[in-house]
Amino acid sequence: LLFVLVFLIREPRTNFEDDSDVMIPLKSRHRNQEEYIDKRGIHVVVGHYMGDDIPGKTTPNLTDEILNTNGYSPDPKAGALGSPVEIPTWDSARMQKLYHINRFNLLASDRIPVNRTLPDIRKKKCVEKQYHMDKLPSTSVIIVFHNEAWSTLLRTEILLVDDASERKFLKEPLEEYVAKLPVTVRVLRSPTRTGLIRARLMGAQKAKGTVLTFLDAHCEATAGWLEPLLSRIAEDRTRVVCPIIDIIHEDTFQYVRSFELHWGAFNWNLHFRWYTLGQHELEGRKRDITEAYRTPAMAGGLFSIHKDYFFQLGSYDKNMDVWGGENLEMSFRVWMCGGSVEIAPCSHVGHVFRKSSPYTFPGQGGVGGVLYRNLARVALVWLDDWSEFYFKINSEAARVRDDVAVRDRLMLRDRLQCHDFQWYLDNIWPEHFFPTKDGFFGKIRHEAQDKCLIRPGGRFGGSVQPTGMATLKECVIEVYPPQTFVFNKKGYIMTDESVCLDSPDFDTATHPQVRVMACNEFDRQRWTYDETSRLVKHIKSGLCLDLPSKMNPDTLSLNKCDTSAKNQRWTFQHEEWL
Ligand code: UD2
Ligand code: MN
Repeated sequence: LLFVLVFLIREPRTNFEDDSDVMIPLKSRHRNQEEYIDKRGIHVVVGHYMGDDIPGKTTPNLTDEILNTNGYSPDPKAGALGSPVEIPTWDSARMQKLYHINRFNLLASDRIPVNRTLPDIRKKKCVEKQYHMDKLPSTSVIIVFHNEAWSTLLRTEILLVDDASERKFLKEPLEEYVAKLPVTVRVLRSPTRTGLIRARLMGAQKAKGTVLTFLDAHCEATAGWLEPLLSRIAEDRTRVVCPIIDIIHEDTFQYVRSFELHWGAFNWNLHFRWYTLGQHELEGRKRDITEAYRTPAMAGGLFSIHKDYFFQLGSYDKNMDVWGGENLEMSFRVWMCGGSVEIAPCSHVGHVFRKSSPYTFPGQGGVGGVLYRNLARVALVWLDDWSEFYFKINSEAARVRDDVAVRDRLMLRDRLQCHDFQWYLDNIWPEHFFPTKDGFFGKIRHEAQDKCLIRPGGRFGGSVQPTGMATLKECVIEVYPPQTFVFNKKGYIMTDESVCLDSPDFDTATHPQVRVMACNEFDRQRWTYDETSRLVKHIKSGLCLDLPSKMNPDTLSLNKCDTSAKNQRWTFQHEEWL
């Protein structure tokens, strides 16, 4: 028995863009707070307080009126088959005001009916794939939420854990409303704001299904999303399986297909990121595009896990607050303690990606304090020597590391006899760009110019992958990620966000350029360094790293190696990271 509603609308197939040209927007966490008087004279405060959060103070100060009298009753045809919803221009002022409440277009969401249809966007092979339905385990779908939009929440599917929302469901109590739906929906309430991690634990404890399936409160599932997740777990209960997370546009609620060629990992700040699949997994996809593939980490919101395995493996870290870090904590724990994390490409679930969070971060230090205390816990429990590297790179986390106590989680790791982080990097994510004990980590200095190699994009990259020109800048004294590179045993010169020193036109141009590009594990990105001559040699061409050519004055170049050429002399300056 599945406690869920699976939409079986298969026709018609809409033309979606191919994989890979859709990017998941970068998440930024603005700390500002919005305040305004709306046209009916109601004082509205939304957003989270920064820094000076006062524990116990409840925000946002939203009135029921604003939340429930949006003027539209749902239009049965709005957003049908995942199409975008347009708000007439005469109402755009109200649309913009309501936007702040959830950091998505609430007016558009409220127009879409609770049972909106979505296209079946699966690849043909996925639709044809047969599952032994009688052998699939039951599952409970757990959705935790705090001040989420009712229209979006109810299109998601079904053990709802209310993390002390201040928003009221005006028409009738939520419990009475869901009782009328054609599926079993239970509502659990946390008396106080407990954060998504402990709210999920509340749901897990009450779940009746064999498998726990977690979703965010602004998701919409497509045809056949559940079978690929459950069948992997039926075969092996130590698998933790995620769907492909498609994009529900935050402005129009259009359903947009996401890429199937990415997996999840994380950057030097322990922020979750999507990167190109490793070569091994790409090969696997060539053989069978319906096959689940491994991922070093999961995004966190959408996944299925066997309930017994979930508890056996230590469920979640109960001392993590509000938001953040629990996805990496679980990914490390599952991988390092004998399980696996994977993505089932035939399972598609849409999610509204917001650019910032609409809710408060109660606790010391606001968003930053909460998030970095969670991440400090992850680092201290799972990263071994790399935790020192993490705290060196992340001053925010370093400031709070003494506030956290992780003894119980270290004991758990010990009890489960887990592998160490070195094992994780070597075996689960060999394509990683973290420093290693047998490789170089530090600055690459051009002797004659007394400047250092720098990747584009500034301190935080600016985009998910800061690619572009490879240039030189005055060397910064302290550890500065854009000027800090890993040179590993495989010959890749790489840095944060999985970008590598590359020469895309080495075999065609007379003056090949050297650029910073997404790491791809190809030989074109491999280099050697000779300590005596100080030449950095591009293996594939046999040419050496040099200053920009006249043809392309904005980026470094490759030139015929010349031990007497001052412009080809580089020094590798080691940075301590242990
Ligand atoms: C991502 C995950 C999210 C979670 C988070 C890290 C996806 C698509 N989403 O961020 O599930 O793993 O990373 O922690 O992978 N909520 C509460 N109480 C709170 C705060 C949030 O119940 O105090 C609920 C919230 O209403 C929502 C869910 O937790 O249903 C996830 O929050 P989010 O949507 O703000 O997280 P997201 O998608 O930015
Ligand atoms: Mn979410």
